[in-house]
Amino acid sequence: MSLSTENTAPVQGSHRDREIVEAKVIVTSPGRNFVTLKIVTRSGVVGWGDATLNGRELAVAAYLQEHVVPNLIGRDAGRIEDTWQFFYRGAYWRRGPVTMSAIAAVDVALWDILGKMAGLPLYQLLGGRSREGALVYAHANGRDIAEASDEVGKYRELGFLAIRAQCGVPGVKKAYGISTAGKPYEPAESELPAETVWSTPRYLDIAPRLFEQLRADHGDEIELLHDVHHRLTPIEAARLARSLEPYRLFWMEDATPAENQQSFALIRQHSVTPLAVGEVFNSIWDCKQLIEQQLIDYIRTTIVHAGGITHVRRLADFAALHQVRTGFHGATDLSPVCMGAALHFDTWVPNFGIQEYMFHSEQMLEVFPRDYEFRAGRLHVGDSPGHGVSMDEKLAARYPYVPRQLPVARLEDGAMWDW
Ligand code: GCO
Ligand code: MG
Repeated sequence: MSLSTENTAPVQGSHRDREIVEAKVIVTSPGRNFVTLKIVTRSGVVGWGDATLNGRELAVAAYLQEHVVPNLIGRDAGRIEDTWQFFYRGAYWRRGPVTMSAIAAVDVALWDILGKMAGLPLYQLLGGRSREGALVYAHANGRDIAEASDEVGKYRELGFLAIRAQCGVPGVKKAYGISTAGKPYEPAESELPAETVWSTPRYLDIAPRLFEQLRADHGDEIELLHDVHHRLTPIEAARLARSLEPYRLFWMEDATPAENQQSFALIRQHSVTPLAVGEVFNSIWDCKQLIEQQLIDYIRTTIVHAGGITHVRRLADFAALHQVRTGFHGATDLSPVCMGAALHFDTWVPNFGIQEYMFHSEQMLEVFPRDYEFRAGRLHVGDSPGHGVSMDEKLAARYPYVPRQLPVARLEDGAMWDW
């Protein structure tokens, strides 16, 4: 038997129907930038994959366009695993957010195609339903504690069972997670990074007071979450985690940067507040120790930034061995295509914890028709084949790319800090 290069070898029999004949990278900005990959088979089945990397969109678009698309044409769309291995193992330069977002887009588009060919929703291909709907958490934020508490009240009225809460920090001009009055929170606001100032002592004073007030105003039943957004050192994070214990958080997120995975051991030694981390991870290797040593409770790495369903499924299975549950990133900078795929995954994955859910605007949802919907605190996927989200290409073409970058943070003395 001779080995042929898959992308040039003729595809035979029924495989011929599955041959990839088109792969197109689409950048659109209906209120924010999204990068989408469209894959089409010879028989006309279309699959959609999200490749959005906030503030670095064009890097992924170029990686796809220049280095991935030429390898896709002629391949068998049914060879999902082999295609993943080709782009990951086959490539000398591995990992990193740009590469893994590009691979994710291919992978999700291929799973979408498989679902459509089989006439089955994606969760069914993964092994079927484990639950009726995916518990989600919304974002409540306010310039001060009172405003944040009002926001929590609004989300409770909408039926949310879990809410992430953030409030302004007195003396800090632009605290993480706080929106400009009346607008939804979108951090990538300007062409060049906005400069923000960070003060750990001021933040450590206010954060426990926020949750004390939220429990007083809203009782014990609602699940509360909080995002530290990588701002603390491990010992500061340990102090915060301990001071939040009386308010029984669902989780404390991204307490400290996780390049040094072992640093989470310090937080663990001092507190039983559950820990979540990983929205910036793009590989199982970024969290191997964190999971193996049970240094975290929830892994946030989601489909679009970590090589798609094929890789995140491995990650979730590995996490399950250590009683770590999923809590996928779901900010608005992940497109509805990623949300659709993530929700199918959530519907199946046995060790599901929670799913983040920030609302895409109506304008965004017009570009990405979807069949998932919110009911009583949970998101429910539809039963259409594949992941249930597509794109209106004509509409997308009306919204050209707008350069936007994420902010940076400095300490009060001007030194750079983690944003
Ligand atoms: C979250 C995240 C976001 C990120 C954003 C960056 O928990 O939702 O921290 O707010 O900052 O996705 O692109
Ligand atoms: Mg976060």
